[in-house]
Amino acid sequence: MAQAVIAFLKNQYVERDGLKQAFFAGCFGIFGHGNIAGIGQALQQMPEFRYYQARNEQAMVHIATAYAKTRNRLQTFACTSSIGPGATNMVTGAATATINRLPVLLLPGDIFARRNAAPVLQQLESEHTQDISVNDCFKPVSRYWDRITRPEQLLTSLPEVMRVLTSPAETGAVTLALPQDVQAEAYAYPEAFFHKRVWHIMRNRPDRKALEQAAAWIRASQRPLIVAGGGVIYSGATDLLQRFADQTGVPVGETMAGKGSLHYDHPLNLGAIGATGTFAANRIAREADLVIGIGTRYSDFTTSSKTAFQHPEVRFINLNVAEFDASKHLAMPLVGDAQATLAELLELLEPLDKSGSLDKSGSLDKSGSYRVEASYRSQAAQLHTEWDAEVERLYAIRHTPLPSQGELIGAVNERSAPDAIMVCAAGSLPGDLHKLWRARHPKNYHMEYGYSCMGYEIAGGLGAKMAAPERDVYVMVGDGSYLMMNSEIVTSIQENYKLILVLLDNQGFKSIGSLSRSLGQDGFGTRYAYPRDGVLPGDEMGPGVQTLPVDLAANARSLGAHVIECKTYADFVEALEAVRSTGRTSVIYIQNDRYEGVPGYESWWDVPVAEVSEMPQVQAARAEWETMREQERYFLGQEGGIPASTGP
Ligand SMILES: Cc1ncc(C[n+]2csc(CCOP(=O)(O)OP(=O)(O)O)c2C)c(N)n1
Ligand SMILES: [Mg+2]
Repeated sequence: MAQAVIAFLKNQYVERDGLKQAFFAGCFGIFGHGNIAGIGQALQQMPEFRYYQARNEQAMVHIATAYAKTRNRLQTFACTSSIGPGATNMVTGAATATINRLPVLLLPGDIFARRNAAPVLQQLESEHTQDISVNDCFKPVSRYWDRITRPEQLLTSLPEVMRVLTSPAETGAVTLALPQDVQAEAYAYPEAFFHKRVWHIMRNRPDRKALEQAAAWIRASQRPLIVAGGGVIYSGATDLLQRFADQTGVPVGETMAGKGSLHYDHPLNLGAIGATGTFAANRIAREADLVIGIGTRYSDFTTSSKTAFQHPEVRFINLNVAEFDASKHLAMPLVGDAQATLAELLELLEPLDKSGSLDKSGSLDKSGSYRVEASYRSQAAQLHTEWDAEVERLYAIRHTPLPSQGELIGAVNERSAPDAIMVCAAGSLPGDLHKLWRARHPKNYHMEYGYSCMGYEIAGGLGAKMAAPERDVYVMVGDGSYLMMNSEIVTSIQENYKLILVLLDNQGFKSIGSLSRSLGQDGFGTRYAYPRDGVLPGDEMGPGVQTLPVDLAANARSLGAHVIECKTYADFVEALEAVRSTGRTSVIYIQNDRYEGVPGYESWWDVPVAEVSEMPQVQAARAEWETMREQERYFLGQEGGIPASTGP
């Protein structure tokens, strides 16, 4: 049965826009008794389906996820594990993939289907049923989940696996639990099962009526705003987005996954939107009367916890492959591929017989093409310019004795090749990078912020590098994330994929520390220091705390990386030049200031504060929270939209 799984997987191809490729780049795996003799033997027997080792099962799922993200979901890896902790280690990876809508195939081993030997090593026993194992934990984090208790079940299961993995709307983690005994059983599978199969990735088109209605809404809008999400990039709609913005003048704000949809330099790119957004995007958002969301799932970071859009009559048009996302905020749902839908929308706004002449005064030119008013367009362009100056200011800070994170981000941005990939996931970096990183191509900014999973960074960097070996990959990682999972440095060296790690040490959680202070909690539990009188020090203890004797640079060196230790901004710049020609994974280590942060810009994030507390600072934070909470809105649709239910 396991041989059949691998033989099937290696013959699955995808095709989009005429480009055909194998869907699986191979299989990552860590072996134990639950997969060594089954999937392990099959991989050994079929070396053309390349097997890769990893150090940690969670990491291998992150590698696969990042690979899929870099390849716009057209390719991924399978991941095999044993039956117990190896399997559950993958649960966090599965959640990361599913939340980010990225395809990965998980093949955890499972307990014996024949049961007579139970309980086997690592088996979770249950008094009320024998039909349960730790692999049931994958159910809520998988888009498709199955357990193969008879070998012939593969015949109906694997096609479902492929349908879900290759569906732009449904994709995510797919889990196929493989009982250890069944993996080794024989079955006379029909030959046709193993024929090469090409899955066409569809570019679905939206309902025509909805499209016409959406075009009418756009024509009626005075202050429209595009929110560009990851779907723009995955669909390859970035050129079209630029054309749309150029022709209509509608400005663009970018989500975490959507950053890079438009070149940072484009005058209508307002940059990051939402809680970690720019003042440019957030000001335009506040007054937008129409939000055109493209490929976004409207996370609370994007909507500033539903406070970002304050126009009393704001309404939404959502272009999305998934009906679920397209319908959010009672939008006019354009359910379809971003590229195909944008093209059709543009045609409706830009009739083919147009003269192309711009009417300076109004939103329609003589030929009926839609344009935003010139004053709105120039307001957006002005904000774009002002934001760029703010980035410049933060890049130019030279904080001492320890540098600020903003200047270090600037140095990496300015000293990396324009076609490089920057990978990040958690800590204070995502917020700062969302604001400050100047994305120069759609793959320049690889941020896992659906799950913001500490530990994704280095493994994710490896996945990105494997998907794009011709590009430099910069992994920006904090000391907390580094300590949580640095194991794949070893894999990068084993497989000779050079990563450039920028390790920013601020002795603990800068991000949660600052969040904690904003909630009146003094950075409780966020510093790496010895306890004093049985209590871990927070920020109220100042700089005089006893730090831990940890040497992260030495740690990275011990894993085989080339390490450059820096103290100053000047050292850092020199190191960035030096790493461009090193031969293997290299780590630039630098300490940075815990308190020198990039500010927020006219946005909010809802983190509820205790209603009752004995701490005065917490009471103050609660009062402020209550004021902001009042600005949170429900978007219930406006007249002319899809019918909103009114009254009983
Ligand atoms: C696996 C996981 N656990 C906990 C969190 C919550 N969290 C978000 S950021 C953060 C601290 C990250 O520390 P570090 O990597 O040093 O970055 P810094 O905040 O210092 O920039 C924590 C604990 C998370 N995102 N992921
Ligand atoms: Mg830190």
